[in-house]
Amino acid sequence: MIITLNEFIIERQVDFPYAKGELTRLLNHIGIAAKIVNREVNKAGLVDILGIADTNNVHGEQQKKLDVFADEKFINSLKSSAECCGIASEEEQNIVKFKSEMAKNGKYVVAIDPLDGSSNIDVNVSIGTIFAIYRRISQVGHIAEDKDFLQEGTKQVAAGYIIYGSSTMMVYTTGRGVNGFTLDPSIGEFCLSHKNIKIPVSGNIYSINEGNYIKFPKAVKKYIKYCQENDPQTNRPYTSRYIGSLVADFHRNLLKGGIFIYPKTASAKNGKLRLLYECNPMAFIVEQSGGMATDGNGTRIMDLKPKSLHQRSPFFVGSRNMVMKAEEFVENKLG
Ligand code: P6P
Repeated sequence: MIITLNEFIIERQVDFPYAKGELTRLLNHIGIAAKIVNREVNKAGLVDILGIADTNNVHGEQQKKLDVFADEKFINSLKSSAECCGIASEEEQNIVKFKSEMAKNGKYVVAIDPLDGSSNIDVNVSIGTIFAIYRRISQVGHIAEDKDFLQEGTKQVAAGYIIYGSSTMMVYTTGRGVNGFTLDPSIGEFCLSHKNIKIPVSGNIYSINEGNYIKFPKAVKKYIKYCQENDPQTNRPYTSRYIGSLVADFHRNLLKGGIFIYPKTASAKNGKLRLLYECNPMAFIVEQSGGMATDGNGTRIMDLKPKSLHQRSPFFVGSRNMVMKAEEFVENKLG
């Protein structure tokens, strides 16, 4: 029996006695924007939407036209949801404050990476959208403020991602487990396909860009060697799998078990990934599926207090036993 995303969200609304459908509407609007972006991603090779837009994003990275398109679509859809008063986007320097009376009465804010992994667009590698939803702390009826977005990951009300791959899936949590929905293009609906996802407590996949090996801290180098040692008892050597698209690497490890590491390096003391709209939402999802997410130095990602919208954090995420093992190398200062 097909259960669509909309039906599932409404069914689960009973889990939120205080919510009067606002979160439901918000999640549904995210689903709508995802379908619009999916349509363009799927034909990216055919229309003039590929290639470099003539703009750069806030980090000076050349924006692919699909980045800009996705950013616009999610902003417009969230603006019209009437439940969201503002967003923080990887593609925007500052928060986008919605000015209409309707939007100012929204109870939620959204931090989003509209199209993560966009450097993979032209080579047809899976890319994704990542989002985190918070209850605003500024006064309802007023304009959103930065402080609404600088909340710890533990304050997330919901988090999810859309992966535009061999099929398009939306995976999300509202704090009561993780569920995955596959887009059925023939009916234009996300349909429940992965109920109550649980990440294996151990796995044999490690994901890290070993091209940066010489820049890694010693502890990370030692953990990589640990993964490569021959020890059938502990299922080693592990398999190395790295796509270079966070959503794709994360999604594979979520389903099969594994660890993804983007550590600090000699040239990037906080690593590369963004706390607000990459690490925190993925940390919420992985914890809700029984996994673990830390900063590679003993701190739970979701406990970190953000200081700025685009701040980065080292990121160790995946199967609980594997993240704990990797952290052991740091604790024992083996590195
Ligand atoms: P590197 C893509 O640009 C991204 O932000 C993530 O999706 C991905 O995990 C990471 O960067 C890859 O970075 O330095 O290994 O190419």
